[in-house]
Amino acid sequence: MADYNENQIQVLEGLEAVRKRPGMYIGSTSERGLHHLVYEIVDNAVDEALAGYCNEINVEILEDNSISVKDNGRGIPLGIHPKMGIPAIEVVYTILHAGGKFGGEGYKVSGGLHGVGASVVNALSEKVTVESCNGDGAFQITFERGKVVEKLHKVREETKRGTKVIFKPDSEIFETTIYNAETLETRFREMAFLNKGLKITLEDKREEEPKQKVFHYEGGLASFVEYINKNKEAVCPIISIESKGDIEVDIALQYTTAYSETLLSFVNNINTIEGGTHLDGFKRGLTKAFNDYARKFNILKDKDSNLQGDDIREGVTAIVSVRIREPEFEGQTKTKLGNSEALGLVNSVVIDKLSSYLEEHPKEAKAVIDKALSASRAREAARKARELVRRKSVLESTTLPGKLADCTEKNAVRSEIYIVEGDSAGGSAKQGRDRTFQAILPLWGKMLNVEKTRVDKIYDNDKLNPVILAIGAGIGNDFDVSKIRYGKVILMADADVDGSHIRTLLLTFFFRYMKPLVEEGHIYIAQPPLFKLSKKGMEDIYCYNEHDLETKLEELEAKGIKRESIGMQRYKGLGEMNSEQLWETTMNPETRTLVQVKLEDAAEADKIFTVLMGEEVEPRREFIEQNAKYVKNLDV
Ligand code: TTJ
Repeated sequence: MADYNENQIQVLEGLEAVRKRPGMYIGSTSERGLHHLVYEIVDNAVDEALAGYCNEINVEILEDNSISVKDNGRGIPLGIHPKMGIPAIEVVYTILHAGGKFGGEGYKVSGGLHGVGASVVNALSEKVTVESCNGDGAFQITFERGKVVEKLHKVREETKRGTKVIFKPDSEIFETTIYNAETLETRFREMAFLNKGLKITLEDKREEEPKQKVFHYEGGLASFVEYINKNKEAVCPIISIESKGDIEVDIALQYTTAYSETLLSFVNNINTIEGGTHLDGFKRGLTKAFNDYARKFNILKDKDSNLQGDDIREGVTAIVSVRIREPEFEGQTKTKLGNSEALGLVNSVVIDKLSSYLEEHPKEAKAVIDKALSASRAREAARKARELVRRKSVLESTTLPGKLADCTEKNAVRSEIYIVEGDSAGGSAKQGRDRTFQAILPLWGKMLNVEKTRVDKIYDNDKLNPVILAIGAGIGNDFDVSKIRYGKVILMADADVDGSHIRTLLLTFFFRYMKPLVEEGHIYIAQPPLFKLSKKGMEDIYCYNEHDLETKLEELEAKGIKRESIGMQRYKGLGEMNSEQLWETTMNPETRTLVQVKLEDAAEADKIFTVLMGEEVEPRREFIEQNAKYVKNLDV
């Protein structure tokens, strides 16, 4: 890395703009944006680690939902910035896009989704305290809503080096300021996997007995694959592929007996959920290496056609991580790598390294190719079966699932379908709906584990088949979004663990098999109320979350209505509402709120699902054994 020079800090914009339009800088002011602040700060410490000066990052969620991040790096520079005439540390926190690591020699290899830096966090925080120890002591500076309230000053002697930041997100900006420890945990685990040897700790001080969680993996991506495949049956050992240079490539993969493929890709530690050139390069390389090997060793004969990529990826778990100086991000969520040079490079690295591996491990090579051949046969059989069905359906007109209560509206622009968990809720929804444009499909019985299922079996599955038929646009490569029968697909499930699992599973299904439906924003989550407030002579008031409940109780108090005089009902499930209540609170377009599912949400569900299947099968089994209701919903 070139010598750090405070001149490198590029001055771009003030912080007022950030407070005015926070979404432009951190995506949203929802829970997602709130967590993004942490990633922005942690990324700075990760950069210091990538530069080789830091190996430990400690994060704490403090009791008041402030976040503390500490590293053992060199400390943020304290000297006076020549152009600005203020300490560099102040520049980093007050000038947009400052950081000294943008452009030029030292490039920013880590980075949050937007890579906007610490000044954005400062702009969106009620208070930020930064302490930097450079060997000559501990120096501290404090900000409030972006403005310096306490200038840089020495607070004590200190010989150790490092940086510590404490920030409290601004409740005027964020919809919620309560941190979810699990969300942070998942991200830090991922970061530790992606940065071999880096130790990240997390402690939730809000708990009664806080315990520090440690994420530290000497195996890097190989540990990541091991983690995901923990409860799967391996077909070969974990294969690692690495290449240094202008673009750094780091890949780990392993085949299992599963039918689905699990591909995760990253650019500069950012999860590229839409993939891009690095992932395309990997896929092509994988296909070519296996086909070349199969030809060379006569597993594929001259008359045989090549194995297809889809077949070669059946059952694979692979993580592809690249580091690149100037990544170009494209796509709806700006998480699709566009740099064309990454395609050729990853492709050739994979062909080169994987081919050598296969030649040295003929037994493993044979096992994977056999698996691909059987995948290919299954796919061919499924295609033939589908064509048969299609021909039949032309003659017999399309069949709709028996449980579907369709609407009269035939134009998808105006129609919607509620997919409802549970028969009783399904009954209320059927009674309560407006049948002119609302269709109801109740789901019942065992939920299919999409992980363990080939695409042909998905069609046949008694739970998913009605969903596929009702939507009417096919699945997988055959999915045609122009054929959908409803413009809105609304998931309605209880606001409990069960409901959340159903949502995760359905979103995973849509993400994997009907991606355009998600991409084009056709999927919604219904928001049933959690509480009902009632009082004689007063119209019932519905509350949709704890915060909403508190606000409405306060509003009533302001009108002189005492809390004690109000009856409160907590809804445990959709089944507790009658059809009119369900219509009024959750289905009437005039009064309901729907949350539109973003591609990121579905990708997140898919990831949670992937990890759930990997990591938590045993605890989950125990849980299921204690929950009879749960058993019918999950196929374990
Ligand atoms: C830059 O080059 C000179 C020595 O210090 C380098 C630096 O920036 N180090 C650094 C920054 N270490 N840690 C940070 C940092 C840590 C946190 C938690 C937050 C921020 C904004 C920066």
